[in-house]
Amino acid sequence: MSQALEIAQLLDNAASHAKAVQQIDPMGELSLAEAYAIQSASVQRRVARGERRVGVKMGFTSRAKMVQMGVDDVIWGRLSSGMQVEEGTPVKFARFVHPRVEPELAFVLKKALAGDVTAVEALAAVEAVAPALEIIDSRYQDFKFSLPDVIADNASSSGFVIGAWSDPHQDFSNLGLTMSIDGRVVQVGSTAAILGHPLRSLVAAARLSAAAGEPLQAGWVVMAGGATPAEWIKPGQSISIEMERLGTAGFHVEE
Ligand code: OOG
Ligand code: MG
Repeated sequence: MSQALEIAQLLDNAASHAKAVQQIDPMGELSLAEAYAIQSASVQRRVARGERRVGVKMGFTSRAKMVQMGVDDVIWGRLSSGMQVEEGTPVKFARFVHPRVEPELAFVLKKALAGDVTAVEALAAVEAVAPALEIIDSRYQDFKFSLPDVIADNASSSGFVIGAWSDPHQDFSNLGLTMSIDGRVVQVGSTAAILGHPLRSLVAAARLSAAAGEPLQAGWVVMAGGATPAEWIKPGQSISIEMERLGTAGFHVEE
C-alpha cells in the first residue's frame, strides 16, 4: 500500500471509530497536492462502503475561522451522504471524537458548475440557499493540525445540517445570524464574514473541485464555510442557527 493510502486508512478508521490519532504532518511538510490525494483516498473508502458524494464544503473562508485555527488558506473538503444530519433530528455524541459546530450558509445547485466562473454564473447555477450548521470533528488529538494535516483529514468534515431552502434571487450577501446552544446565543455574525459574500465561496468551490477532476454537480450541496468561530458541543445540547430572512436549522446531541 502506498503511504498516502495508509494515511487515508488511518484517518478514515479514526473517523469511523471516533478515536483521535496523532498529527501526520505536524511541521506542514507535505505538499497540498499530497494532502488532497490523502483526502480523496479517505473519501473513496466511504464511497466503497456505500456512501454517495453529495457535495463540497469550503473551509477557512472567514477571518474568524482562520484566526481560531491558526491557518490562513482557503481549503475544501468532500461531503458524503453519511455526513448529512436531518434537520431537527438527534445525533449521537459517541459518533464524534471532540465535535464543534459552526454557523454556515448552504447552496444547492440546479446545474453543474466548473472552473473559472464569475459570481453571476455561479448564482445562475444555484437552485436555493439555506441556513446551515456544520459539525466539524478533527481526527487529530486536541483538534490541532497543520494545513496539510487538516486537508488530509477532509477539512474536519463530520456532519452538516441544512434548514429550509429559499429562493437565491435575493440579497444574501450580509444576513445577520446567531448560533445558539440550549437557547442561549453563543455566536453572532453575518454571512458577509464569508469572503465578503458567500457567492465567492461557491466560485472558489467551482474552481478547486474542477481542478481536482470532480466538478460540482447538479443536486450537490456546497457549504460556504463558518461565519464565526466554532463552539464545542456536549452531549444533551440542542444547537440552532437563526439567519435573517432565511430562517433556522438545528439538531439535538444525544447522550
Ligand atoms: C477545519 C474546517 C474549517 C470552516 O468552515 O472554516 C471549516 C477546522 O476548523 O477544523 O469547516
Ligand atoms: Mg465549516
